[in-house]
Amino acid sequence: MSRFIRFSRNIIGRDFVVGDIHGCFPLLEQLLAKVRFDPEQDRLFSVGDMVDRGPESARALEFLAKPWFHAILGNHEQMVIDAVAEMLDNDLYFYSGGAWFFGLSKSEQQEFAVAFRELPVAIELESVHGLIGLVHAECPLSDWKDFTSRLQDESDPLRYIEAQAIWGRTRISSGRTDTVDNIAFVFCGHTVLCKPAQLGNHLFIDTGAVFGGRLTMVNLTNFHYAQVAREGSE
Ligand SMILES: [Mn+2]
Repeated sequence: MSRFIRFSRNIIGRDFVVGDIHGCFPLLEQLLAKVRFDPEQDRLFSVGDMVDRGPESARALEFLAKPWFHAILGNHEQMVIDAVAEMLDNDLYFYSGGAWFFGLSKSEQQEFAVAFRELPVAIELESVHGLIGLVHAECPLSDWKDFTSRLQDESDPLRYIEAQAIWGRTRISSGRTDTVDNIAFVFCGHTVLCKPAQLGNHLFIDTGAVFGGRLTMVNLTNFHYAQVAREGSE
């Protein structure tokens, strides 16, 4: 697996980034319709946590197969990988939203783990604003280039920085507003907020769709955001 992927500028269409989907793919489809997403020209980037808790987690593979859909690894995809490797307590995973996973056959579970092991921990993409970074929870270092070069260094065991990248809440919990160098903006999910928030150049866009909040999708050209909520949860 490549732990870091860079995308060049989309010169024919638009780029969007969506917050934690957690199986709410019908909401994602509503958002795509709302912005008139063009699969021939536009690209959609997920900040991870496509699965668990929500109703249609198993559709993650269907979306990952689409040429316009690109995702990074969230802690919930990591839990699938760990559960298949028998490195995660089944009860703990079940109560973290993994019920759907235990309804799958062993070979289906494997299929998800194989696909999720291919997901990068970070993506960067060229945009009109300069380089935009995506990482599930937070950028663990103060310099984006240091972070991504360590991700690409096969000899680096990375345990700590990878774990912080997919699980960390140090910036949000301490209200850190320092900016990460060598990147214009870093988009993250993971921490549920009632509306998108900016801390330094980190932008947090998980607005808790699966918890009765909204699914947020940001247009990376003008930073406008589109949102939808699950039925009856507005
Ligand atoms: Mn998460």
